[in-house]
Amino acid sequence: MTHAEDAPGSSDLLVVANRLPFDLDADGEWHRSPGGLVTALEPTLRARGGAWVGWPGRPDADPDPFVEDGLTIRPVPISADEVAAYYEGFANATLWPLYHDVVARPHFERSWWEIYRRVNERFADAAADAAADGATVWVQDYQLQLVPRLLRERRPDLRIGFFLHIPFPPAELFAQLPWRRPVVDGLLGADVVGFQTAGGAENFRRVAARLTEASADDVPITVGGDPGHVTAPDGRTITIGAHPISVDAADLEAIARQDDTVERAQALRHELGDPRTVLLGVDRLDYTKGIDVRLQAYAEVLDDRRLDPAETVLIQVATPSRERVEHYAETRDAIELTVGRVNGEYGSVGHPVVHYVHQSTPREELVAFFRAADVMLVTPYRDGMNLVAKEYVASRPDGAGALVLSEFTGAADELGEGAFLVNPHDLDAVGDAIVTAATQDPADARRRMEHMHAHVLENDVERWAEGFLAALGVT
Ligand code: ADQ
Repeated sequence: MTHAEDAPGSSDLLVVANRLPFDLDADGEWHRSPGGLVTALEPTLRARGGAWVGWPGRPDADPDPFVEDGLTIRPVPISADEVAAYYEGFANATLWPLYHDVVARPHFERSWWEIYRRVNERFADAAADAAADGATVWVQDYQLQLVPRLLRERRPDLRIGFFLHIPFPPAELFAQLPWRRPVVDGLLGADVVGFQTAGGAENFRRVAARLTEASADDVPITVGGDPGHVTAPDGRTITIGAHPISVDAADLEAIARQDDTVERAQALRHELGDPRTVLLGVDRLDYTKGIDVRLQAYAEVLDDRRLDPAETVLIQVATPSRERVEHYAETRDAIELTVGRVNGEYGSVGHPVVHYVHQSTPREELVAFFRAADVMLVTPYRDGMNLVAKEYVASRPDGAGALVLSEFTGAADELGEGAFLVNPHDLDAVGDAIVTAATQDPADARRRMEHMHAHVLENDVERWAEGFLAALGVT
């Protein structure tokens, strides 16, 4: 590890994200925090002597930059008050519900907006400082929507991309945001703005044309096909594209094929009492994920004996998430109440029908869960992509298993032919899909899974990163 001050402004390729690929602990030690984005981008960044600009995950910490194995890490300090207003407030209690179809009511707090802007300025300053002349900067996600414009003001020489990991809502919903104009202007500071789906990209293009003086084309935006374009009053052309993110599919498949994973999956089923059907949900505990709807639909299916409670188990793994945000605490309470109620009604001593785990689970163990599950339940009310759906499919090289998937996920655009698509607001439809998926003809099941598995193996996270960088002109 060396100190980055040795080489200010020397990075040709930068990622700017809310979080760094390392977390800082209370003792000042760094720990790698692996994730799909990091896995996909690290090799390219290291090969190019790149930099990652982000928050170290600890309020008030202000650690020095460092270089590790060719990758410069530039921490952006955020105070505890700023975390409350910028992250828990504006990002997660204003933008998150607004962009997810107002599933919960967004809070519009003027003081949060001011701090969101201030923190975005700090990220832009750090990126401007680290970037070499003519460098490419890739800004990530809804926490940093003002950074493209702020960075362009500071460094007009840069090539700037932005990718939104969550949905971009229809114009009618986005229009609720009191700060809609500066947010759109912020994004239009980029050269390339990318979204998970064609629908999200088209929503943004429409919003840009409606709310600013920019003009937009009307070519249908497709994945792997034509992007759209917006021309700003200053003559700059901004490319608007659909780039569905994915998972490290080959790695998941390799874990799924290991003997100890297969044995662990068998052992799990045995520990559950060797039921005929194992259903599985894996989510961050978030009100957008539709954990409540799947529990409700499952209870109804058991109630009318379309699945036998003595032969059926649902495992719900829910990672703790954003627990200081009000809606999240309420969601957790509601889910735990429902789990208790369903077990009270349909379980028996020593045989609960729902196993609920409120913990983060190691990757190998998650893959064993995926291999043990006959039916994966992914039922968000709205989701940018949903990586869990793709992780499940990548973990089934055996061709078995079935996926019940909400049509309001980005993943549904790609996996619609193999999955059982459902409207999560339609309880009957979710129940029907659970029963159909659990009782389908094995040959049909295999055809469906093989189709999805092949798609995810081919369209993995590396391909996503290459595709976006190519749109930005990095080859
Ligand atoms: P998320 O809303 O976090 O991501 P998702 O795409 O499903 O949703 O990713 C969650 C990740 O956390 C997955 O990799 C999953 O394996 C992991 N995870 C979930 N529960 C876990 C547990 N109990 N233990 C360990 N790991 C667990 C946002 C957007 C999505 C978009 C992604 C990526 O909301 O729509 O797909 O970013 O762009």
